[in-house]
Amino acid sequence: MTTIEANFDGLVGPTHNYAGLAEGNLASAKNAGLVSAPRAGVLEGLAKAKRLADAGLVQGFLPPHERPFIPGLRALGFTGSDAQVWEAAARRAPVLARNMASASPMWAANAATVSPSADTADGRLHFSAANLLSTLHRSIEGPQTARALRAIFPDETRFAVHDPLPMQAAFGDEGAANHVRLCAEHGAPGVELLVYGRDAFEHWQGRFPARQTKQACEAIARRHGLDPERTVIVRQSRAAIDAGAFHNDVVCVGNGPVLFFHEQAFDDTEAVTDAIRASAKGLFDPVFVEVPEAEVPIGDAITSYIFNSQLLSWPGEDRMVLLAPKETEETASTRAYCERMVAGNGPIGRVEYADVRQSMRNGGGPACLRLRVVLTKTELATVNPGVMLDDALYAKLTAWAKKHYRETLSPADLADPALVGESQRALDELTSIMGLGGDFYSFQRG
Ligand code: SUG
Repeated sequence: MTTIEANFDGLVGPTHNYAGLAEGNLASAKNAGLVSAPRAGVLEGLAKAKRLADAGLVQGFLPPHERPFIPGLRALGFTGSDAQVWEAAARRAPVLARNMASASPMWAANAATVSPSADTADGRLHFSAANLLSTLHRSIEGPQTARALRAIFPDETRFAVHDPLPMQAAFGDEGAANHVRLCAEHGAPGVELLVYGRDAFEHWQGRFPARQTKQACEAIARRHGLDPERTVIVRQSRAAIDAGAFHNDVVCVGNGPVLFFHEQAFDDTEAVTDAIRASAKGLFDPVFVEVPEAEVPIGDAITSYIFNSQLLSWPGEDRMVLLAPKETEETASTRAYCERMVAGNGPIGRVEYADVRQSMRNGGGPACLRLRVVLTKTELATVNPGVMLDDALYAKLTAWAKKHYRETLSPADLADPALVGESQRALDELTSIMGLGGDFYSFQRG
């Protein structure tokens, strides 16, 4: 096989905590104020990634961002040493400080939208770093994400990394979480499905914000040079957003020709399946696995995160594997659905469960933690090898996490001025482990 799909997981950062920052994300609201376990969080993520690497899948990492984000606080008038900036911000503007301390870049599905070279006009693989402007704590991620992608995919003859879309509400973009690529096989041209919550020019009255706009989807398709015939831009259902599906990947996941989704995921399901069939004509026959509300109520879909699973072509297996969060096994309706599904003769033959509870409590399942990048063999050969997971990197990262990460972090601990130096030392060491250079983070550039 000359083209593979690699998963790049966001490494959970040292400040992982529960601050209740994400409106419309029910888990984030419910768990606000809990004591987090950053070390357990990063180890859970590493174990999930290792499982895929051990199965023979290609696995890499995206590095955490610097948090607390001191440059963000300096821009808002805080002065002094980094520790003084943090101490003053945590004391005088605690909510603002919490927004600058989130480890949210761990949710790599929101890092960027990715179009493989088989789909683009110039034959390069295109990334658009997401602007994530709907939430304050995530709106600071885009520039560092673009820097990371350029450090990992440096060959400009093969990769194009676009900066985030303009930071205007009309262009709200949350990356690959609202994007699905369907295809016969990874290396063949595919159909790119982009899903938005609202039109920027309509009045939005939903219960929760709709984070992705139609205009952002259209801009990304243009920037990536996607063939309009092979691009489908559709609307998420209002009911799904109201029920807590703040990204489409909370109710939908795809792999190869298969789209696995909840009955209430889309505004007009028939229009979506018709459009995909028309776009796929001559390339492949799409396979739709629609989960009825009567079997899995939308509320269960969201608490269990059954759709926020990784749907994988597993080496050596004929049917696909769904790597779901443990919560899917613990929710009666979704466990029963999975049992029936694998017993049938559909495209998904096995379900595995992963413990990513630290991330799940903030609304991030297995699919949120990874960014999928389809790479030809030649493209893969140019990827920065320092971020690619093998046994040696796994051992190094595990030891690194155990050395630097706190076991627990309470909301009060977050104000500790020592957290800044601790986190910077961890990330500084990480740049040498991953070969990212000594000027990757702003604190390294002075
Ligand atoms: O953007 N949670 C993230 C979860 C992102 C999940 N990603 C995907 N569905 N692809 C979000 O809502 C919570 C942070 C806090 O409350 O502390 C948070 O940002």
